[in-house]
Amino acid sequence: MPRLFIAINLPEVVADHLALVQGGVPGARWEARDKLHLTLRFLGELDGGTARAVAEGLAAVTQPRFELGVRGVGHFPPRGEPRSLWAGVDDPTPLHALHDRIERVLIRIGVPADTRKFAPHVTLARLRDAPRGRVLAFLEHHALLETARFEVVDFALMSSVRTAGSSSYRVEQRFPLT
Ligand code: 2AM
Repeated sequence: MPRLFIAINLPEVVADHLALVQGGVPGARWEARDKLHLTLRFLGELDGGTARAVAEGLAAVTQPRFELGVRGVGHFPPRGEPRSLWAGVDDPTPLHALHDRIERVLIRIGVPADTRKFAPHVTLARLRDAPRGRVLAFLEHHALLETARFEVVDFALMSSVRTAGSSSYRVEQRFPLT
């Protein structure tokens, strides 16, 4: 069964911009340009019935379209050895609203609550033994990162399929904003 998650996919112009930023940190596995996304909710493996109920519930979510820009960079975890590098957003408010609406759907269906607090981000790289100085230099160099703003017109139910040492993402269903 595929791992499912709910995400906003980025327009080409934004993904292109982020791809230009990806580099300069030894030990970083940079996320492929066409996989860059903003996760609204990780679901994990769901049985077929639950996955269908989630898709139906998501289809009933209503929220106006909104504008978003990708802004700034950071790392996870915020303290201790950095394991990933990410880009942030310029306005988390509509994302939190959308996340809350999605969460209400999932609670109704009985999908277990997320253990992570929602922190909107676009993962740029996973790190392994990356020299701290190079990570800090990356963060400093791209602190003022700011992409073009774009209109978020939909969100998607995505599946992640593990292939040798990596994973590929597929859009299962798109849900338009109003
Ligand atoms: P991440 O990029 O911050 O790791 C697909 O795996 C997407 O779901 C990724 O964007 C990942 O976020 C997110 N995700 C959230 N919680 C996860 C979890 N517990 N395991 C794997 N991926 C998770």
